[in-house]
Amino acid sequence: MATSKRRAKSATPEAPTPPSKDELLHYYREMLLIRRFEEKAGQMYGMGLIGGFCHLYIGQEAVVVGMQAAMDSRDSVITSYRDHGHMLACGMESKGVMAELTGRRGGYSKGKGGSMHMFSREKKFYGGHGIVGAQVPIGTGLAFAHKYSKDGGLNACYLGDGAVNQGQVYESFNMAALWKLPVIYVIENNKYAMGTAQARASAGELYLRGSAYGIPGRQVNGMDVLDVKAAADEAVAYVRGGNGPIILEMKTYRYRGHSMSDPAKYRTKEEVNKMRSESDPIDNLKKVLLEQNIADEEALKAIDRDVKQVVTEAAEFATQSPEPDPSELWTDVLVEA
Ligand SMILES: Cc1ncc(C[n+]2csc(CCOP(=O)(O)OP(=O)(O)O)c2C)c(N)n1
Ligand SMILES: [Mg+2]
Repeated sequence: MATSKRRAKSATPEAPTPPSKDELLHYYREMLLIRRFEEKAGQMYGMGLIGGFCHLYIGQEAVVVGMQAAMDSRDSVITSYRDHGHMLACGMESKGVMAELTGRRGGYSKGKGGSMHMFSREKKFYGGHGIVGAQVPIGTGLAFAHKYSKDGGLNACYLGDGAVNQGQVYESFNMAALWKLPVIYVIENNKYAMGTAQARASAGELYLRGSAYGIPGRQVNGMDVLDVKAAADEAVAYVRGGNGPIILEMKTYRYRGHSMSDPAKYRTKEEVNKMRSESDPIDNLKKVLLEQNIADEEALKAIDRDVKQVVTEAAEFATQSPEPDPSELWTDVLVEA
């Protein structure tokens, strides 16, 4: 596959089959679930029910939903601290994720990990990493494990635009290319790394960062779930075909501050409003669903009601589940392989 730049909204002739009506509705529901979950988490943080750091994924939903739609249960996922959307897209339960945010026993890490440290072996979700870029060598190792054990799986290794200048990323690219490891490096370029605009911090195009290792890269409109799905289909086919790693640079945007404690003074309200009103991934798909008569306004509202119910139940669970017992302080420090 040659290195090439994908244009926004372009149809890919080599894409397998276009998504069915049910699949489109599924993407809509999944993106809405992440949006409503994150809105609720933001509210609960404001009420003091969630402590520590909390990084919301609002605006970026199309990336994980489109990627996950192209993958299957053999595949593993790893990402940074902006991880709630990835967990929900992997099929982890909203209740367990929300209860981890509130630091309760019912959480995925029994209330001891919080927002940035959650895992599910069952769903092959390997965190949740607070050190910028730390997940890249680990994701590469997961890809090695997939290849070594011949389980047919691949790793989707997500990293931010703020991680791409780290040495460990290139050490990982080198190994992955050399050993043809089954890994998709998904760069979520949401334009900012904390308060630093991507253009101020990184030279050149991010999708070309694997060129020296012969790793092909694609730039994708990460605000359009259909573009993401089409690019992900190609990437999955390439990687499963034994060709080694590939890079997908998702051009996306986070609507909220870096974390809940960021007033986001490094960008204008107009910039955020423009993205929200013109490029919102959920509105984009809604238009498609309405235009193609796949669903009417009423049906879409019903999906929203369902999703809100799931999130309300998750929030109730997360506030009723007890706090961890102090005796748990010394458990789960080392886990048997
Ligand atoms: C090694 C390291 N350096 C610095 C930090 C502080 N830090 C936390 S998030 C962040 C920005 C990362 O931005 P990006 O990779 O673009 O991800 P995004 O927050 O946009 O999802 C920084 C510098 C850290 N956690 N780890
Ligand atoms: Mg970023």
